[in-house]
Amino acid sequence: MPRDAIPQIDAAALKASISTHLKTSLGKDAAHASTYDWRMSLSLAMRDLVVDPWFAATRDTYEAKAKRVYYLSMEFLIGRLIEDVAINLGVEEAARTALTDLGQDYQRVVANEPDAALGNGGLGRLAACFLDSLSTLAIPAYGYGIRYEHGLFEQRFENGVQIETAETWLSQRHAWEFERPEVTYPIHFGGYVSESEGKAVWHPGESVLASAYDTPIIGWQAQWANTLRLWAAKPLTLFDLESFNRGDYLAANAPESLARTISRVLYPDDTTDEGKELRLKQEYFFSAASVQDVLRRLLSEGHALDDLADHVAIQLNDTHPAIAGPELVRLLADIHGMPMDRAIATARACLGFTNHTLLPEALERWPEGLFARILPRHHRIIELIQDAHAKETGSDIRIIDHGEVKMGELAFIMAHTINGVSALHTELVKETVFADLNTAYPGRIINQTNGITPRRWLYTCNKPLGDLITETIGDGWQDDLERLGGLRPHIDDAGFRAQFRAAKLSNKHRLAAWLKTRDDVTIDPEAMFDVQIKRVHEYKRQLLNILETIALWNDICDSPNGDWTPRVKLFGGKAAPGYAMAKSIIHLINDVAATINSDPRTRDLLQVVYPENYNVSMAELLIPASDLSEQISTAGKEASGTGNMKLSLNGSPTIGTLDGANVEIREQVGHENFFLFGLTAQEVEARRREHGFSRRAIEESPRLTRVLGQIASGVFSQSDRERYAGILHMLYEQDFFLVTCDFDAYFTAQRAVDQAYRNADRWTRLAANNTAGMGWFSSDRTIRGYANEIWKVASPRAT
Ligand code: CRA
Repeated sequence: MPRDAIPQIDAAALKASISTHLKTSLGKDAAHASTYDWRMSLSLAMRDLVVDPWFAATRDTYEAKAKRVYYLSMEFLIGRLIEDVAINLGVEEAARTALTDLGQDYQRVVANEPDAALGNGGLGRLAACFLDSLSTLAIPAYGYGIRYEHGLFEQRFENGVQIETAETWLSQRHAWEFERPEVTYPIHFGGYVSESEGKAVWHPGESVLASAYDTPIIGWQAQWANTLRLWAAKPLTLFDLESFNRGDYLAANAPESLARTISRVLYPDDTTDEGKELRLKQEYFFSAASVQDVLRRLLSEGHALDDLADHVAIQLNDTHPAIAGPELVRLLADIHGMPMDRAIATARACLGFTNHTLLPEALERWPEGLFARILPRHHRIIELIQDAHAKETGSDIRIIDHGEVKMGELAFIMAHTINGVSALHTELVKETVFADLNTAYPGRIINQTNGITPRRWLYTCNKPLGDLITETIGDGWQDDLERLGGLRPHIDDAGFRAQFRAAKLSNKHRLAAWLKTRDDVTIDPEAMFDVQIKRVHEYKRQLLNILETIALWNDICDSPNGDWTPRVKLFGGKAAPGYAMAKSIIHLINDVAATINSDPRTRDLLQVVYPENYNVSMAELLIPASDLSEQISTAGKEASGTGNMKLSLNGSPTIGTLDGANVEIREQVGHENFFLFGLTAQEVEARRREHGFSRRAIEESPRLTRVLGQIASGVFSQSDRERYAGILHMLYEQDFFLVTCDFDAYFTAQRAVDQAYRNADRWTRLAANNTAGMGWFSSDRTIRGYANEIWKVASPRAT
């Protein structure tokens, strides 16, 4: 769209539009309007502005007969949209002024929006960053997912223990979506398959409707907008009138309650297969609806099914939508009459598959009996896919094996390209989980290192730093992030460094004020803010961090007059509700916080803070305020990480292991600007094979021995010595994630951090070099990689 077609609106016009929406969409007069009413009115006024660029993008796509990308993901961790949309439209100032004129506070109104928490962690947030970049790059694309009624659970601490409650974002209207009651597809489950004259017919046992809700995703400077289409499950018949008339209300409602269950909750686990029938139904539900939608659009444009791959690129975000492969084959063969071999080849030509983890428990497998009962026709199709694969490669790798349907193998075999999410991860994918398939299909695995959108994760969330960057190197870095390299020469300028420090300090004040208001917690912005924010998992080693905290506390108590660097250790993150060890680690962190924070000897030097309910919005406050980024996973376990990128970009150097994208971050920002410690992935494997390695590591570390002794004697658990027996036993007897082996190296690296931080100027150079070096990690770069190497798509606007 030409630049002059971008919606132009000034504060007065926006104010008028907000007032109109308050009256006609919310039915409120200004005197009685709540913050919710104002927030909805502002959102609807801005949504109006998104519609024209959205239509223009669709028109251009049709006219160019452009190839489209379909990104299938169980998770889209969007967070709030108001600021995002305002910034992309360029109307933030106008919105601020308009609300002020209306007697409202912009920031308060923005904060009223609930996070759309339709994801668990990195995988879901990556999908959201990808949508942002696809729109910014004007690549025609749809995100397809599930419109969960309840997003990720809300977390509270009761006496330090994590308590989960249901999240209810849809109890209010969702301002950004357009309901599409006319776009529905029947989705079938169960029943049986009959064959007559070589034709398979599926007679389903039960069916629901998938009903579409569209959210426009506007790109940078409103040049383009794509669609996030989320499916809600609805009953085919609203209720059973016959039962109702008999007075059997429970039976009358049965169809509705079955359907609603399917899109009711997000599974609160980002790494383990729940093994639940419902989860399989969710996966099939949204994959099948999406694939039907794709084919309907293709046919409506007059294309032939044989040419599918010329017009359609489908990306499977992990194995969760892997069933889209066999579903596509089923539609092509059973419904549209394509010969089976051709259907398989046609489907494969448009499917890509991204692997996000090496953790064996996260590679989805379904009991064959369950799978065949719910998806009898797909079970048979998978056997045919397996036969075709065996014929093609001579390999004996099986998708259905030992009574299980292996979704990793299915996704791999059905995809033309498989990608890992960081250089190290991709190499490990080739060597471990998919070693045999890599031999059978050499060259099929490629790397696409993850990225993050700089619009949300720097420009919007960190105004002080964003302004300094613009002042220093000019505009344009927001969609050309490599320009940040232009900051490097300025780092030698003392004036620039002072401004860089001032920007960080103002972000720290903002976080401190927020913590004071929300949690009545006081932290000192002059102290180092040491931040570990991510899901709580043994491999991410929050445990290592808290053990080091205890050791530091001991050292300070032993030498109270030492040259200590004041620190606030900030933790944020949720544990999966069923993950007992992770919940115990949360409890320990909270217990240690209570003990250390009330110790008058160390009060000004060390503090531990764990705000409840970490989410995208909290990340937007924490990341700009962070001084030190904790990326301390056991080497070989974190596929990539993306929080590591956000923190470094915002001028927070990393203390970390050689894991995931840390490796590439260290290359980009310079080894001297990264605090490296710990065993390498290879050393981890070797150490694990040594008998009694963790006991030996503990014995060899007086500091660690003392810390574990304190935990065992109840120092942090009000004399309840049993509370952490599980953690201690794990560390002594098993320690699969090598917390004990990396402990001393981590402690030493932390003291190097202390020393560097005490020299404010040296630290600012470190921090600024991180910002300057992170340009490569824009998700725009990642999406260009996918577009060129996997999807073979271009923007119809590209000249
Ligand atoms: N948990 C990886 O563990 C990675 C993201 C996005 C994860 C992270 O290291 O940054 O994906 N894997 O690629 C995952 O969800 C199912 O696997 C994650 O978010």
